[in-house]
Amino acid sequence: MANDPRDAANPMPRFPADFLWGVSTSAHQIEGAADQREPSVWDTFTAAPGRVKDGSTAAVACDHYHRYPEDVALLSGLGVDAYRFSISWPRVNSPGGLDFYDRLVDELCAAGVRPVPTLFHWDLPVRLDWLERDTAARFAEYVSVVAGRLGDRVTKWITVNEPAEHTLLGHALGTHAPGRQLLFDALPAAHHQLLGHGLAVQALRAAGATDIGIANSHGPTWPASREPADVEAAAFYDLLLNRLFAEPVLLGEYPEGLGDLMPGDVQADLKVISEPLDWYGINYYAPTKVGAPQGTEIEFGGIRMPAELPFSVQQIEDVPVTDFGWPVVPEGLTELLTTFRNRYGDRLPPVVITENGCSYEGVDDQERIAYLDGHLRALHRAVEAGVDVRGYFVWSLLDNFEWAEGYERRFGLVHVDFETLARTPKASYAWLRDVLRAQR
Ligand code: IFM
Repeated sequence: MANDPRDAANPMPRFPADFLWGVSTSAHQIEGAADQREPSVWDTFTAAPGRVKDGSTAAVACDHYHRYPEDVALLSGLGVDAYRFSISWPRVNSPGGLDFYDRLVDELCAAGVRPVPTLFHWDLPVRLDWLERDTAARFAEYVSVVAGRLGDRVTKWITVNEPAEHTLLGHALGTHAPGRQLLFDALPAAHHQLLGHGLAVQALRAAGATDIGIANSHGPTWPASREPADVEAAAFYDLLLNRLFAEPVLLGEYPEGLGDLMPGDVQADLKVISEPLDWYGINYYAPTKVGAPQGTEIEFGGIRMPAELPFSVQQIEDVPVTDFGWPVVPEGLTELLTTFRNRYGDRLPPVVITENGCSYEGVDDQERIAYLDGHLRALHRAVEAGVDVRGYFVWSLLDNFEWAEGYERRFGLVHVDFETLARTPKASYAWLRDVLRAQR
């Protein structure tokens, strides 16, 4: 069978002995039980017509809030070491909200699965706004409360998830909550999330945490041609997606004068933002081919990009694509990791891949198996090339609410029937279980 981990002719290479294997989810995408928390910016965003492609909301989602014991049993059956989930700030603000995470963490510990919470995965309480500096301070207060309650059992933490996408899609283009279309005036939202990250690291350290990372999304950016205009546009995209979010954290500086566009005492903030991390989390899906602007609006991967942008995103030809239309390029992961190692040297702490996955329909999901197989082999090539990679998390355990795409894009190792909420492990679940067994 193609991609069979037991295939002696083509075995999955062995990863380091203490490598951390996990799967990821996020609160808004799976929990449901929206009536038992205050609203987030995503609730108001999805309530407006036309924002989510299938007109759905996450009010019920996978109903993980009520079905978490079944989901923890699925994790246990999969044989992962760790489970990355996110904590809903709006739920923590609501009476009894933290009790849910207490129960979840207990259930995970009892099953021998290490809890790895992300403290912010886009579901901002509706009365807050990342354009306001004060939100960063409020975030650190909330983080202290969570760490005080769960820190006796949670030993590995993630501060924020993909501030790049939350800035770009939520504040610059408006295709995600809170739906702002500020283009480059969205930059303060990036700065305040990064400041929130740094303050959260301080709050976690004050609570005794010793294993802290961030989950930043990154990918290689490939110029559409060798023409200077394409090369320049690709470098600009690299600046926005990669350097703008990595360099304040890793080097304590904004690249290429971008700090001049940020609000507040940026130099003082950068000292906070660059609080040392124990590891650096990377979410990788695909490289991006970028060319000079075409002067027209572009629709790409479900995102509408206005003509004013100083670049155009283009389809990578001759590679498979997922149901989302995202190119499948495993070697992009090797390239990304070696580029980061070469760029940042010993300023880059050990890396954990905090998300990697793909959207495909169906329970016999051979395409997902091929995707994961290819990416794990590509990851191993980065390890062989000397990149210090310590873990890998698949996005996602369950099919779930895929933001502006609603329930139409399925990323799960486990199929969810959104009528009955029945869970059915897919072929990729059994495949990953066998991969993990072979690694032990
Ligand atoms: O579902 C998202 C997740 O919330 C953040 N990273 C990308 C995933 C797939 O789009």
